[in-house]
Amino acid sequence: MNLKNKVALVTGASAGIGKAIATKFAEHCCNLIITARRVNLIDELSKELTAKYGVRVITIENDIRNFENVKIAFDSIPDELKKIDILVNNAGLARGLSTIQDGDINDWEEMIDTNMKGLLYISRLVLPIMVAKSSGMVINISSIAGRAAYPKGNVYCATKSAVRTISEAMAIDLNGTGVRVCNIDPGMVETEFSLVRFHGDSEKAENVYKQFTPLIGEDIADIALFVATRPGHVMIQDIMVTPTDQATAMVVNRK
Ligand code: 8X3
Repeated sequence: MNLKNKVALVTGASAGIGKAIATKFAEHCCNLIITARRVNLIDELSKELTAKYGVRVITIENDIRNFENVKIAFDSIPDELKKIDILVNNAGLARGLSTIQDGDINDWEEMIDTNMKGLLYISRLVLPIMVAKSSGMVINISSIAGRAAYPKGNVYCATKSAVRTISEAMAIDLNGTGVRVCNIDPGMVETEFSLVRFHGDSEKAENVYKQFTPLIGEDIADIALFVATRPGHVMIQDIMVTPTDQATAMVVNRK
């Protein structure tokens, strides 16, 4: 499948994996709807991608935690771009790293509302469009954290486990509609992920990626591009990707 003149909606496109996927798709002539909370960052990205690749990009400031906001934002998409071909559910975050008995309720709410409810809200609006045209693809960015809990990961791991289950459920419920679903579970990717997890503590965040070579957003974007460009009869359902020095969430070879 060629991405030329297709439309992809990428959530959480202001930085990291989302930004890398939006950029990679634009390089392949895909029009874009990009969403994020930090609208100044996606506005800049939109200008850059339009100038470089001549694609159409619209930006939507969107906090996906509230369904009414998501619906209003979705309704504002111009009709010619509403025929979304690819939905990349990338928006998500880890907030805090503490035992469940010491967990911060606000951190839990933010992760559950963004990683699970936000993904469901967007999908609920986009999937009927794909079903109506008997084609489309959903790429859910989950995490290695969804495959097994790790110490102090508790609620983050649970939300990513939920994303994994939602991906499975989507593939089942959409069977026969022509809509494809792929779940991607990245391991350690050097993005703002740890900075967000540690509430802006850059020293702690940098330590996470020291003494080995982590993945970068572009590594995941390459995979998303491969998934999105398979012929219509091919559905890649599930991918786990880690740095070579990472075997599991906790087994990392630091030099
Ligand atoms: C990010 C990967 O292992 O830091 O989702 O949780 S991990």
